[in-house]
Amino acid sequence: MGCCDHESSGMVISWYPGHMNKARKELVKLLRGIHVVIEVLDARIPMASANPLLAAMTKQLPIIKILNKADLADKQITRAWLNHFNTQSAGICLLNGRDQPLSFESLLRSAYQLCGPRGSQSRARQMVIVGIPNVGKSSLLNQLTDRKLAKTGNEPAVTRRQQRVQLDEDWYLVDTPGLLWPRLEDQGAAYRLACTGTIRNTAVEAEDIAWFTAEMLLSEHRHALSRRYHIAASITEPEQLLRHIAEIRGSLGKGGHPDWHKTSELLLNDYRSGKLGSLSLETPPE
Ligand SMILES: Nc1nc2c(ncn2[C@@H]2O[C@H](COP(=O)(O)OP(=O)(O)OP(=O)(O)O)[C@@H](O)[C@H]2O)c(=O)[nH]1
Ligand SMILES: [Mg+2]
Repeated sequence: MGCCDHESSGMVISWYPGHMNKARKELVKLLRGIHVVIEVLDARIPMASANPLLAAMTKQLPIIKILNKADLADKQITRAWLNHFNTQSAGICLLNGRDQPLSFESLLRSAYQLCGPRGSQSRARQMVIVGIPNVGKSSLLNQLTDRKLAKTGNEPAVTRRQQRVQLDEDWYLVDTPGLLWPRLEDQGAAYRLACTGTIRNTAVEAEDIAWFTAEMLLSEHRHALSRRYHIAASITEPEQLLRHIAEIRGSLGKGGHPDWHKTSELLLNDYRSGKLGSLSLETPPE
């Protein structure tokens, strides 16, 4: 018996609600007056969190990529990604995380590096923060301004409209709603997005995402599972792992059977909050 019959469920992950399409149109308009784009990526999944829609929309503009939530990613792998982006592409790539907050000064230095000093006659310039939902865009605006100006929250689609703040006499900064794209062609990447908490939980089954996460952790991060859940060597399958977690956490339902939904959320929350350790899900190409 499978807890969620992963193999045959054939769930296709897709989440592109109307408000995102509206936000996309508003961003097109905004970009006409933008001088630098700040693309926030999730340091655990720099590939899956790169939105191809945004890449197409911003390709004419100077870009600063920020590998965000770096505190939740593997330090060495994040360094490799940083090096990858800073040698492979024209823009600048920076890091940000709870343990290494990016300063306002470093960001401005990169902005000036990309678009030079402001001409004496020209008006103040604008930067825009773009990226997928729940990646930390609004938190970054608050961090850079050292004020709680934007609403943040640990779920996707918290920000629903653009918010513009003045950084100094030369720069404005605009926060935007998180954007996905209509067709998530690479479903492996879609699962990684869901695993990190980018996709609204009404659009995916927690059990399905947890099954994927369990499989991935068993094959790539077994040591992290041993540390947190003290798993025996005999546990090699997602169902066994989830059953074990249900037992040690007492997340049992009727007749002492695992409450699969609750257990799935337990595992996902442990991964998302870093309780399993700082685990990256993607490494840069050789
Ligand atoms: N561990 C960690 N958590 C972070 C970091 N930055 C943001 N968060 C958390 O990530 C969650 C989402 O943050 P937001 O700033 O609301 O994300 P957003 O990109 O604006 O999301 P939307 O507005 O929904 O698109 C919040 O719970 C933040 O506290 C970080 O660097 N490290
Ligand atoms: Mg936001």
